[in-house]
Amino acid sequence: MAVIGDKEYFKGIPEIRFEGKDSDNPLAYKFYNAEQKVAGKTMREHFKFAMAYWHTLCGTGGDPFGPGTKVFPWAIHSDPIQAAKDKADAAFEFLTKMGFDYYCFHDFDLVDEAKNLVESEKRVHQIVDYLKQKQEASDVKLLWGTANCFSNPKYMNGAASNPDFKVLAHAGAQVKIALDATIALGGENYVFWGGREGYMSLLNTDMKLEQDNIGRFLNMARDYARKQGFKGSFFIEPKPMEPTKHQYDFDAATSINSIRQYGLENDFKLNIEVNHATLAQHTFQHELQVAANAGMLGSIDANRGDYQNGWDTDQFPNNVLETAEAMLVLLKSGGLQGGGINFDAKTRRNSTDLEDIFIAHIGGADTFARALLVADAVLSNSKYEELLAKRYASYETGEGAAFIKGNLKLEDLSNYAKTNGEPEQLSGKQELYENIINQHL
Ligand code: XLS
Ligand code: NI
Ligand code: NI
Repeated sequence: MAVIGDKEYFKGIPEIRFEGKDSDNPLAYKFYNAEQKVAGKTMREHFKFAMAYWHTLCGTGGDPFGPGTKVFPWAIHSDPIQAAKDKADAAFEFLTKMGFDYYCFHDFDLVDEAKNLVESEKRVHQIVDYLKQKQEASDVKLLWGTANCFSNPKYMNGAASNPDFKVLAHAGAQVKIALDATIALGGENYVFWGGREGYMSLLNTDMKLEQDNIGRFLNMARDYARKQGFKGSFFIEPKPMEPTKHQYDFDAATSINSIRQYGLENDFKLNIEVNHATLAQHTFQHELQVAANAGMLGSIDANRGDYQNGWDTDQFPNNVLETAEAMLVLLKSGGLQGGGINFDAKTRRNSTDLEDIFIAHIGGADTFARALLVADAVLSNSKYEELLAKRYASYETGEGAAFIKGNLKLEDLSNYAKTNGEPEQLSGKQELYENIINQHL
């Protein structure tokens, strides 16, 4: 493979290979075997694993109580373009060593933002040219791009929901830059996570105008991208809170409603993030199912929260039970529509070795692989499907089937109820379902 840039950042770390569950090599996959077929597709195809540029290459571990702890060897150069190229080299070295096919970015993860939009756009163009060469020299592709319209202080009152049109226009310029970059790199999708689209106090907020403006803005972005020949999907990434108290894209159901309300249902799907689901007091599985029911299960931001902490801790996935239940939804709904599994997760502030980044991603990939195997075993080697079908069997024949076909009226329900006696008690058997999953873990 041709390599552009001659430095090796992750010295001593080899290409990560599948060694099976008895391996004691921390730098090997125990369950993720890319070419292994599960339910008709390889694991590589099921997952389309992606690295998140922001956490993996930009996140140095700063928190409200102290600065970053991690000194990245690719983040040293004072020239922003050279620093961006070094970061891209590190990204592609990491991806190639991991055997991951995809990455995801915000515009200003790629290169530091300049003093003004015009200069920033020039910088993004330069680094996009460089990334294009790196993509051509490898098998790596872009899963999705997005714009960071939340970090710059100008977005403190929101981006597309900003009370000031001037700021909204800046967000538009930035989304155009990020869309151009995504399209130039053959990006398969484009993400909108709300950022600061929401509010802290209703007293100073015209909620209806703000939400309608987001709808107008998303329509403009869609129209622009389609005009440029973009064929991929747009994803909304729901999150209930943080940074604002009330985020407008609270959860999957709320986001689907906005997508339909603003006429975006032919172009937009959802990117479901585990920790956002749990912040909304839902399970990850619930959010996936809601998206799948609407035909909008586009992509996943993989991470996990913490049972004791109420914020977006973005830890790497390691909960096989939670992920196995999620993989049941995925397999039963036919998989992700266009997206993949993006590790929107960060190593802890005190995980400061460069190898920790590999170990974390290996653990995440293994969690999904193991969960997929569990879900597949449950569907193909257990009575799970049969039990579930039995629970709803009354809609398969007779009056139940007529109801499903839309052939009954309320009077028919009444007549049926009166002539067929009291319903017998039918157990939900939740514990039995739970035991079946456990048996295959
Ligand atoms: C923040 C979001 C963000 C999006 C991309 O909570 O997860 O990282 O995925 O803007
Ligand atoms: Ni995310
Ligand atoms: Ni998040």
